Amino acid sequence: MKKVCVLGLGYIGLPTASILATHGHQVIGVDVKAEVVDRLRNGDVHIQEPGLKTMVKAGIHSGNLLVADKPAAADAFIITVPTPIEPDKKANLDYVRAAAEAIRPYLQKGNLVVLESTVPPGTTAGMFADILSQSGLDPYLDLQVVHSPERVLPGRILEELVSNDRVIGGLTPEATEIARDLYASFVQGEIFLTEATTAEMVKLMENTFRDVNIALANEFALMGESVGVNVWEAIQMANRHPRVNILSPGPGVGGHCIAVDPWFLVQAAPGPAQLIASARRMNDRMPEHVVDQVRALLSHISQPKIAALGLAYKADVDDIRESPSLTVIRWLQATGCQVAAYDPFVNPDALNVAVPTLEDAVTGADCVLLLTNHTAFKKVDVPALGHLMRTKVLFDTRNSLPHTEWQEAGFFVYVLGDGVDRNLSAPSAVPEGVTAVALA
Ligand code: SAJ
Repeated sequence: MKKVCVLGLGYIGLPTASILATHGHQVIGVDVKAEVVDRLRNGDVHIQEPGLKTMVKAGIHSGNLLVADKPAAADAFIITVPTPIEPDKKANLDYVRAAAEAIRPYLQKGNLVVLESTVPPGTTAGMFADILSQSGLDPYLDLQVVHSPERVLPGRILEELVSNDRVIGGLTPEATEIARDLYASFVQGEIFLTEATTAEMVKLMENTFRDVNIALANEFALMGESVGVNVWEAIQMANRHPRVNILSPGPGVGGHCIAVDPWFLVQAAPGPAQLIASARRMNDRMPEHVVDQVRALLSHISQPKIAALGLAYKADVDDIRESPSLTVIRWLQATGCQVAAYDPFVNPDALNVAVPTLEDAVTGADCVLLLTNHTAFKKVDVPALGHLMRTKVLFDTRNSLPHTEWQEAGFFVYVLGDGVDRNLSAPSAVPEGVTAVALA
């Protein structure tokens, strides 16, 4: 059993702190936001993640998880603070810097210090170690300093924290092994040991691989639209090849990881990172493409009203950070559309465009614009929803809804990348009011 201080009680820190607490460690979870600390102390969890509330309560109830607004002396410190991106696409390491400075007065010889936050290559051995060394302790001789990137998928965090393989890279082999012993107390996946900068690269390469693959899928979708091929069918068939796995097109890439991390590699090595930067730009262009498509679809209606379904960056989570839905909505508004957005996971008070119910969003609307593929949207009562609308158009950017059902309810269905030449659409398939656009 160890005394562990976890700094940053967000999507990674809070689950990590509570898992450590339920595995017998004495944990102090620290957050600089007074509101987060107060809510947790009152047994309320500020993040929606399956199983998290139960796990946090179990930790607090056992007495092993304490929540505080500043660090305390411990055997191990784990830093899980955000590393956002600046408008110039450079990593903002202010929170990492502040966390390292915050633990500095509490450091003692032999302490393990883990940086879990995603950082550009060289950060742990460079800036991070420099700050720790200002404690008077040598990060190579007196402290055990490692980078161990978090790799869990929002929506499955608790499960993946335990079952995923883990990479640990220390400033010294001794530090790596000491960190391995701590993580082995709850990780069931394999633990791979390396050095700090390699561990940083591993994390960034994983998310970049996914970003580039999604960019390729998005580029294929645009090609499908140009050459008249349904990209979804084509991808499905291509993926039957034993060595091909193309991801899915969509309205863009969101979240605090995949839309951000590739830029950390570009920052570290801008010369070689041509493909990575180009993929990033491709994915960032998708919201604009969606807006163009919607505008074209509704060009005969002045001030069209759009019901945007989904604000979260991906299915079945409440996280709206870097969500492409927000960009699409802002641009639609900027081009004169009225937008009402509904997301069952997002508090409608969080954004002025959000409304509390699906009915509120679709009433009087000209187009349902599906932006996030939440499971709940697949089960809506389509005919009832159609009755509330002014014009029955569905634009599905995720190919996620049961289109036949929507067509049977009288909707003109358009899917991102489906390759349908709207000039050639059979007039009978197009409901009145949309015909002019579809055939224009
Ligand atoms: N997306 C697509 N098409 C796809 C898959 C995803 O457009 O085929 C979009 C999603 O809608 C979303 C974005 O990409 O907007 C990212 O979603 P995601 O599910 O791919 O990834 P994240 O950001 O939720 O989590 C990723 C994961 N990394 C990898 O899968 C390599 C997770 O394991 C990491 O821990 C997490 O980033 C992180 O924290 O870095």
